[in-house]
Amino acid sequence: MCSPLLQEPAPMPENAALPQPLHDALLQLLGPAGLLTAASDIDPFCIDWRALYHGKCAAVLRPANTEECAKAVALCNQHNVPMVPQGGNTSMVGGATPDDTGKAVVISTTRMTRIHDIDHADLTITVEAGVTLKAAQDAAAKEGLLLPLSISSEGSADIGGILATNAGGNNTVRYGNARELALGLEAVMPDGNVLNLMRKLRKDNTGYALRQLLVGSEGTLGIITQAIIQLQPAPRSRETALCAVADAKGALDLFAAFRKQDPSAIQAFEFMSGTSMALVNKLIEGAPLPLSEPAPAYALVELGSPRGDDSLRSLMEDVLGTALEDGLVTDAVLAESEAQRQSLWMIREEHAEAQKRAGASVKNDVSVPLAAIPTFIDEATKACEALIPGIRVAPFGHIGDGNIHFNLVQPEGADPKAFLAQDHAMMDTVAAIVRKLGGSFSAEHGVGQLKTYMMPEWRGGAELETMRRIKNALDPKNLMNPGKIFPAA
Ligand code: FAD
Ligand code: 2HG
Ligand code: ZN
Repeated sequence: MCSPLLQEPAPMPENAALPQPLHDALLQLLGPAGLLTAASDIDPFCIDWRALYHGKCAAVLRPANTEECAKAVALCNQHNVPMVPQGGNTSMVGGATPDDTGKAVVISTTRMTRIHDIDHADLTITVEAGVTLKAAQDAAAKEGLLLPLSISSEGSADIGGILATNAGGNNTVRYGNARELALGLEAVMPDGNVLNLMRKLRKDNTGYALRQLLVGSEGTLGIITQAIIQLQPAPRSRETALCAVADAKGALDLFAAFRKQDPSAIQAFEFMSGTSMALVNKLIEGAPLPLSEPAPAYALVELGSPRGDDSLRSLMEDVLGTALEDGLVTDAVLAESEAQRQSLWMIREEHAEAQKRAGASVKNDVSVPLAAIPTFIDEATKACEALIPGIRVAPFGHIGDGNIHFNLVQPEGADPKAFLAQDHAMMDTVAAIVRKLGGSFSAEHGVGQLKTYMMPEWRGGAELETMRRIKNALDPKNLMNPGKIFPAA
């Protein structure tokens, strides 16, 4: 297969400011609140959460609704201006950061924050793209319903960004990724046309599944402006426990023990290595280890049920009781209140922040088949320790769905820049083991700009070529989030 390579975005004026006619048209369309051009206003939109990528842009556009977004995109397209969609700007792979030419505009969804509808018959919520995941969860909870997607960045990440990255998180093991939860979707395509797929149907076999194409497209095919997300009845009982285990194999054996009893009760099953837990206990205020002594590894298990009886408590106590007797679990703490449950989750959710505070780190957001996880962690740990003596291997993640954040933290006292200069060597070392075990180099964070270089080797041939053809067909000028997913030609 062979198709024209993706084109470089068409040239813009040297000073990279917006062409005056475009500036004037956008100002008239969006008003001063919707068009930011002052450096102090636009700079925060040009740096990613980890401050690894420092881009530039000509302006930030903040449309207030789909119509404004569509007209703004059409105008940018006419003027050949590249566009970078952005939601909460929590991408872990530089996906929402413009390049450093300053030619692009960032199109931020942060003013599109309406919650339109919660439907109790179809169990759905209809929202605009800029609604944060937390705001959508809270709206559902007020009506006794659950939006079953949970990630540590949910206070900032928004529905558009979550769908654009097909986010996973803590409840994937029970309810699937964002893709499984998206019933309907609306998007502004690169030419400004609005693709309206806002149908709340469980069954709808009418041609290609375009909404599934938009989900996970990382802003390269269009801007998601609205969505219909599936909800669930809120659990009436919940049991949460933090367990000390010997290693990842121990965590997986515990997972299997729960799954054998009642797979549908497992809402989350998370893994934390002793190294990553110690960073949280040390660097995050109010997050001490709630067990009598540190362990080599931990599992955080949450069970949930729409039943309000005490059957979940029995299930938790039975499985943990046997695991303690067998030595599979060496210590455990059960949450006795909602406040205690939140504290246990806080320890897990602060892992990314703790690692950020620990210095430079290299993230390997990988997945492998469950049975291969112990081998993966053993082999990758040895390989990375051999590559960089003193490196702190700090894996954690959503072990119940096979996703490990195999993160590598710089040796204590080392120069962060020198450590990061070896990022590809570390990523390639880990990736080679992942590949041998049949896994993926990006489980949930996407490709962004961080991992484009891996695409030819991993997804080359017909797969990458088909992706290029789709991109060329929908965005022939390569204006929508250029430089993301696809390696430079
Ligand atoms: P942004 O960062 O703004 O954008 C992400 C990508 O989507 C970019 O490519 C951008 O161009 C595109 N995009 C954004 N909005 C739109 C839109 N409306 N239409 C089209 N494209 C768009 N991810 C997980 O999967 N699971 C986790 O558990 C998890 N935890 C995290 C914890 C922390 C502390 C942080 C910082 C990040 C975490 N992430 C996690 C990664 C991140 O992918 C998610 O936070 C979220 O999916 C990104 O949402 P956002 O609104 O911030 O998107
Ligand atoms: C999480 O699971 C996020 O907490 C962040 O996906 C992972 O920091 C990371 O690498
Ligand atoms: Zn994660």
